[in-house]
Amino acid sequence: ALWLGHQLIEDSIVRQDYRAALTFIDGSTGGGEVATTATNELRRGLSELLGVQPLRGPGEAGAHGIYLGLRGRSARLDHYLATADVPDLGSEGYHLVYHDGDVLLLADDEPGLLYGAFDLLRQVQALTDLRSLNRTEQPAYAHRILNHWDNLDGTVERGYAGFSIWNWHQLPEYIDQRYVDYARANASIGINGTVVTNVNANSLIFREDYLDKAKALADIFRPYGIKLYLTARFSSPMELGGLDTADPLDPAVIAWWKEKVEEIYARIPDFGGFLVKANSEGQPGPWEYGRTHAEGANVLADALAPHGGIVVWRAFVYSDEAGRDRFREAYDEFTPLDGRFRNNVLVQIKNGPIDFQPREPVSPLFAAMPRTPLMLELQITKEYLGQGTHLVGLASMYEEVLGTDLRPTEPGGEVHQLISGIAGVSNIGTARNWTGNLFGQADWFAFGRLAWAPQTAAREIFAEWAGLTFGRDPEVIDSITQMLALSYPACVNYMTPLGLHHIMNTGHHYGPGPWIDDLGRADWNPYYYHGATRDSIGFDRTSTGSDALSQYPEGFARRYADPATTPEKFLLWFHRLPWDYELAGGNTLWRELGLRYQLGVEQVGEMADIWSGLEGRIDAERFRHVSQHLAIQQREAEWWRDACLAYFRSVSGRPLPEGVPAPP
Ligand code: GCW
Repeated sequence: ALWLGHQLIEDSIVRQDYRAALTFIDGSTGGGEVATTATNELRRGLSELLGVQPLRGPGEAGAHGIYLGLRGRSARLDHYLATADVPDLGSEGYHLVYHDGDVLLLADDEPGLLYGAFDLLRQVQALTDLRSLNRTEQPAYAHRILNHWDNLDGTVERGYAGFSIWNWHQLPEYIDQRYVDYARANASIGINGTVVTNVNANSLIFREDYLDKAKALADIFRPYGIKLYLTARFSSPMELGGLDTADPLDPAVIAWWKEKVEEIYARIPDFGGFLVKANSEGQPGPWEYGRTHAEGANVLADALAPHGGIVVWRAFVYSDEAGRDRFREAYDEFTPLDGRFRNNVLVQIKNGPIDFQPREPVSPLFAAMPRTPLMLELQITKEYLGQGTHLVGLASMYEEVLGTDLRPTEPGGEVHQLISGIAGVSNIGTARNWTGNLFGQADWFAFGRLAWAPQTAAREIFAEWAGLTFGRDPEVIDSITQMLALSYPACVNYMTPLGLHHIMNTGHHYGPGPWIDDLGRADWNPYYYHGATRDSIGFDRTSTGSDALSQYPEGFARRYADPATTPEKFLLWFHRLPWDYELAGGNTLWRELGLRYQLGVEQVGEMADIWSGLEGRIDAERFRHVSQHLAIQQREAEWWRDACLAYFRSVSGRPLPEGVPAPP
């Protein structure tokens, strides 16, 4: 059901009002696949909400209903347009309005009808007064894409919700109903693309039988306005094509990609394109041949261009060059390539410069490639934030990232203004509830909503999700909204307060491990990221240290160069400070660190209390599911606090600050 449960409206008077206003659905859509989905979804959703099927319109004289259609195709809509000034809605936008007793849903292209239909269903679920409807919506970006890190053998990298939902073994003959449910869920929140394979890619996906399987998925997704993408392993021409090189400038390699892409489009005419991880963490890439990322990306881009496909090339690269701050690497590698990519290449940048930490400053690269369209990569699966166990509402983090102003001295420098699309690393798996932890659904939902409208407030998304998922009881909605709003600050406090980062236990990244210092590569060691000694702690990224700060635009860098003006939440990302350093509020760094860990624990306690208050107002199964997870989270928040503080005490030689309880 996810957020598409569509609860019957309990109040019979209210229900009757909606029934009277929505007696029929009249579609003048041209009858394409996507428009048909829109009508079907409306019919299905409204029957669930109102308990009756709306008729096929246009009903009897005097009856009111929904008219949906494309501009210029229906007398009723054109009658409205004669007096109303509706702007160009683009290929995915819509206009939803109440007019002379009817609800009108208008678009310039079919996907707009689909998104408008789901919007109308949300309005009815939330009991919005139809007479107040007047919405003109367009997505902020053309690319709103899920990235699955799903392997062809059914496992999921950093997936905490079971196995992959793609059953490659039984495709293309067996079509699991889940594929359809998945497409509906994504369409309902505006997601219009999905990369179904892992960035740590397998060239097998390009073998003909696998392409047939991929085609079967694309055929399911198409009526929901979703394009299929695949990850491309750079060495595929060798592994699959039998060539002895994958050099992107080699004519045989160029020809191989061109032909492969033609094979794909012969099956999937609207194929989205390739997502590529190259020369990163052991993945093959153009560097093997002395070529740049741009040269590598362009050969794929040229093959895709005639068919309208794109290449999304990841900037997540780092090597083990001794002594180099990993923070700097993506910027150092990619900025010289600005302007050298074909125009159907987008560079995809993780929100932070290191790796999906609970809180990272945003990557300086977002403000440094003005001639290259950029995608923001967010992680929905919670690799470093308690994975499938902890309840952490990621909308708060996404909101913070999207709203960060990298050029505070001039307009246009907020991250959401610097990008052309958003990708989210999926948290979906075979778990009964799709995401393992039920609240993981909220993160998937929030990703979609923010990819559509990046300036939506996290709190609004939390409340909307709570209502769609748990029903209309305002107390339930308020409580869940409060829990979600508390959860992100709580997690940062009990894991990595004041700008600590990458101190998770190594490899699996679950639980604390700031003491680990014996791994082969410097930057794999949690210790590397804080370097605590008897006197001080933190990573100096100012000009006296790695100078990563100089990668940011002037106004931003200036503020962060001085610990006194650096936002406290990022302090230890940029500065190495004595334990006795005095913070704005008067506490020493040591004391504040202790109090933050303690606060994180208390905040989880508060979340658990709020949840207990909902007993009896939520079905027993979901109540128990969340309670049990919260109990683990509470214990583990204490574990984080106790382990980190015990370790930092052992290095600094300081006693526990007053107000922090001693470990048992
Ligand atoms: O966060 C790291 C993960 C890897 C992942 C990599 C990446 C897909 O630990 O599991 O590999 O990032 O983003 O490529």
